[in-house]
Amino acid sequence: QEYTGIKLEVREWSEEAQQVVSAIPALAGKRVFLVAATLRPETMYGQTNCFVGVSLEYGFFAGASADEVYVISERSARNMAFQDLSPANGKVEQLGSVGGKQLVGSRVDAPLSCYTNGVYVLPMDNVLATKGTGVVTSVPSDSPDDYAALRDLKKKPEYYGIRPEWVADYEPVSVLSTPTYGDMTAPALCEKLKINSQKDRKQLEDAKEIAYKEGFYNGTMTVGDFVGQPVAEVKALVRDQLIATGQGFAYAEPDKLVTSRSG
Ligand code: ZZB
Repeated sequence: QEYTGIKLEVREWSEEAQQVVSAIPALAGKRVFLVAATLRPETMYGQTNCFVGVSLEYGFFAGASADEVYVISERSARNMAFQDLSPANGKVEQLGSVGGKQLVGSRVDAPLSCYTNGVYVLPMDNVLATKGTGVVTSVPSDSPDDYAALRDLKKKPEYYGIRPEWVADYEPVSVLSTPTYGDMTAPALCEKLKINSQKDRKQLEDAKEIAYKEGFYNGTMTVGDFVGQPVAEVKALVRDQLIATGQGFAYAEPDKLVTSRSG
């Protein structure tokens, strides 16, 4: 699986994360990024927040350049070490660790997003430890999972242990338009498939499938440098742009054939 790693630089730690960070001298003077793995770089204009799993453990890992540190799962750090994304080939250099729950409430820069004051790190139920980096960047206009989760948080902030202002001013932003679903694919699909919350796993799987296909084959950009152009052509261009500007990098994961066969 060929992902784009999106570098969300930390602007301000949550109180809990700040305590963890302060106790790790090796982080002093470093630029620290939460790195999200995405299959849809062309949708980065529509980022409204970043999701982590509250029961997952994340590490601080030395990045490719000496002043950069990535907050990601240990599993992904091992993969990155073989892709020129660590200080030395095959070598993982871990500087510390932090719980997903502690990261919630931190504010990060989301490349290309219209929310230029940064976006918040928020909890999501369905973040898998076994996929990508364990950090998910949220695009509620085009990802049904993200839309459902953000809506849950807006409805019940106290239940999810977040402050209302971390979600209140963050609305989905149109990135692309399709003939069938208009310029807000995920909200349209969530309504059509009667998705009530992030717990509606089966419908969300179906919605994701449809959103991928519609966006890629029938989508036209509504924002950014490539507005008016087909998504299928723009995807690689936005990816290249993110990589060229140092806001992202190529990150591949081996297919799960070996583990799934033995498991
Ligand atoms: C931004 C984005 C915008 C995404 C979109 C999707 C969509 P897949 O297809 O199942 O392989 N993701 C990445 N890592 C995780 C994780 N550890 N746990 C849960 N979700 C994760 O999933 C790849 C997508 O799932 C990634 O691409 C990421 O969200 C999320 F408009 O990044 B995506 C129709 C989907 N639209």
